[in-house]
Amino acid sequence: MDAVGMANRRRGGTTAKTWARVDAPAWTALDEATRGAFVKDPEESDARANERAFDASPGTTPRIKLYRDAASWCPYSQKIWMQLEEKRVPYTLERINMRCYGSKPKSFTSKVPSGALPVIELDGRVITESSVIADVIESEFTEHKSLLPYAPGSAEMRRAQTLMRLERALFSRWMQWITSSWSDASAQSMYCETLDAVDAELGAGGGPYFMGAEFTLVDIAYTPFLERMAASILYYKGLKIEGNGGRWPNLDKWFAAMAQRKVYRGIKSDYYTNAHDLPPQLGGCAENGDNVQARDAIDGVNGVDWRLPLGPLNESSMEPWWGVDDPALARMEAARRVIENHVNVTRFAARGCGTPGSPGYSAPLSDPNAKPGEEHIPAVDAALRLVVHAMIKPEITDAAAAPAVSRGESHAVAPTVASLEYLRDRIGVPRDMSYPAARQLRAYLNWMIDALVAV
Ligand SMILES: N[C@@H](CCC(=O)N[C@@H](CS)C(=O)NCC(=O)O)C(=O)O
Repeated sequence: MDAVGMANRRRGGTTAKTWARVDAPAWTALDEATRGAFVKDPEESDARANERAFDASPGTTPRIKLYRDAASWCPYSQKIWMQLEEKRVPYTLERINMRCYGSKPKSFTSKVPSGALPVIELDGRVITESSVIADVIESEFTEHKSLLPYAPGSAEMRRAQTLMRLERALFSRWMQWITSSWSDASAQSMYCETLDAVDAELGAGGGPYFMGAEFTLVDIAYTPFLERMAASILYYKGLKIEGNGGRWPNLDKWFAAMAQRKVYRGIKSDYYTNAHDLPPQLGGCAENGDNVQARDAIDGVNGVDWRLPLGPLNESSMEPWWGVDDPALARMEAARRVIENHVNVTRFAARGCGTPGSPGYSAPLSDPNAKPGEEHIPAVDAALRLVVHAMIKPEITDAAAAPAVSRGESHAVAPTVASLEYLRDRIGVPRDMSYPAARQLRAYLNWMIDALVAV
């Protein structure tokens, strides 16, 4: 069954229905209404930037070219990305697909036959393996802040090395548990005991970071994996690690401190993206049955979490948010992301009523060769304009307000719904926008989907 057929079946049959709305504002009007309403802090990392000059004089060519994965899924790329940003080492960027969601250009595989990411070119020299790259960056850019400022053989250096080994031990316990349902209880207790050790080390060092008050490469080594563990263990095993509030208090202090770092704010993913990007990379993740409630909340299929009105984001949210919750700003971020790229976003969404691509790729949410349903693009465009308009004027979504759409002859409902669902399920954090913005856009898309289904 194709995407439209699936949508019909789920929605109880929308094939024959058509919708109309004559007053969806034009993109130019939406642009004017939101210009300057969201300005990203330049000190925050920007997943969409192709070059970072930092404090370099204009016209200077960065010594480093970073190759990282296009969807911001790869944890090893995330480490190098964070390191360069934290040190403010200028770099240019080339995005390369991971095999599970696309092909790699010959220009890359001819330099790196294994195809593995991350890679840097330093003054034209190709360097692979994230741990080697991290060491090279530290030793080559000594005029920048050191992220491992300890003398070889010192007690601090030995502690840093011990903590790095503990990270690998935690990683392998996570892999054992998350990729298998075999012996779930014992895999859980082995994982949790290792996390106890991590929490104790954070406490012993005085926190909030692994080496105490100072943020170091040790934190960078842990970050992508603690982030992915928090998402995946809740989603597949039903256990809350971040914001647990009890068993791992020092870990919560670490998550809170990390969230204050501007670099990490622009690099952090969300639970939904991580829960769905891991299986294609790992060959599958195993649910244990205790996860159903959390899984449905993260996927936004429980009728609450991706629905208006959205609840507040805070430290005890299902997905903890350790910073300020500013829904109006989050809506503006989401609106600007759609407005600035509306032609591509509309065509992308319309793949939901188009044809699947060939060749396909193993990541279920990725289909780079899919073709949009061309004849439905005007409908998808109009629906997206209504979604953005509602994010600008949220009172439109109040229960007492007039319906967003009416029955009419203009557009078929089913393909529009399939397209909005397609887009909703593929908003990637941080690739497309921040988590608070993605959360708003997902909920406003659902508001529109419900309105379409109800005509
Ligand atoms: N040991 C390597 C591991 C790198 C790695 O596993 N990279 C994965 C992505 S997370 C990769 O490039 N896989 C090939 C692909 O999926 O295209 C490192 O630390 O750099």
